[in-house]
Amino acid sequence: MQTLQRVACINDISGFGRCSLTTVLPVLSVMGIQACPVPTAVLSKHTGFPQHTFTDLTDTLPAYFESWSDLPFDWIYAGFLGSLGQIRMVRQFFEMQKKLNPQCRILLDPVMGDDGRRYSTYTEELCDAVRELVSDADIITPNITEACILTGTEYRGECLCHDESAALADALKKLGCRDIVITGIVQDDTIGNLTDTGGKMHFSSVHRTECLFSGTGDLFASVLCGALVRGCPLQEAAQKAGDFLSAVTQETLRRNTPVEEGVLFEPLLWRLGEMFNEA
Ligand code: PXL
Repeated sequence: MQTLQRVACINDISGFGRCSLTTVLPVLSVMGIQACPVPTAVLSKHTGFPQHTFTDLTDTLPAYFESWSDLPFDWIYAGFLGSLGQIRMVRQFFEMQKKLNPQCRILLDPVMGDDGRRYSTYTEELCDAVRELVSDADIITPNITEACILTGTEYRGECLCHDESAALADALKKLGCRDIVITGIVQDDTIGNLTDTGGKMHFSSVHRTECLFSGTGDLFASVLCGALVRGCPLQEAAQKAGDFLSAVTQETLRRNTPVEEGVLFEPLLWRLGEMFNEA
């Protein structure tokens, strides 16, 4: 039997507005990976739309994870988590999976805030719990706001010089995670990422547009996750994710669609397919 690599994708699903599972699943699938969703909540639209429904699925998680207790995963990719209960259950799932498959790797995107602001649901208690979750992860992908929240650093905007980004990465490592990608670092007319893998730091950047679309963090982390699963080293995976995001953003600007609808990755998904699958 030669099965595909299998990833447990823990995130919410929003019916409209590209983000979380509606981004994660197509991206991983086209990259030749079996993406298995664990929906933590169902929303009719993401929270950037003033009117949306929200159904919390925390109570369904224990039985959901229990039914997977004989199912080893190669990777776990966890994104937005909305409550202490969810974080506790996800930690238990990490533990269970590491027992089933000690090779299982965990990518945690600590979705907590943006633009210097914590999401309204993120209490101090919840931030502490995410900090603990970071110590269980192999790779984390915070943006600058999240990196500041996690390390207790004062937020001073998205423009960081190399030394400031490196200091943030060092502070993050003290939380117990080996591999780190800090996303969305602005320098002049570029936007980039710092990767730190076991102390080896690298910075990559692309041309920046003024327009900020929702869901770009999820798209970046999804492509990064897919590339890592397919065997790319961290630095190369971050470069590929940044390049894809840049191409998709330009396509979205060209089509002039509303920012809350997110970036239009669908017309360019084939590129990821071509990059990661043999003909
Ligand atoms: O992209 C992060 C995210 C995930 N899930 C939901 C969101 C957002 C950002 O707004 O609303 C429901």
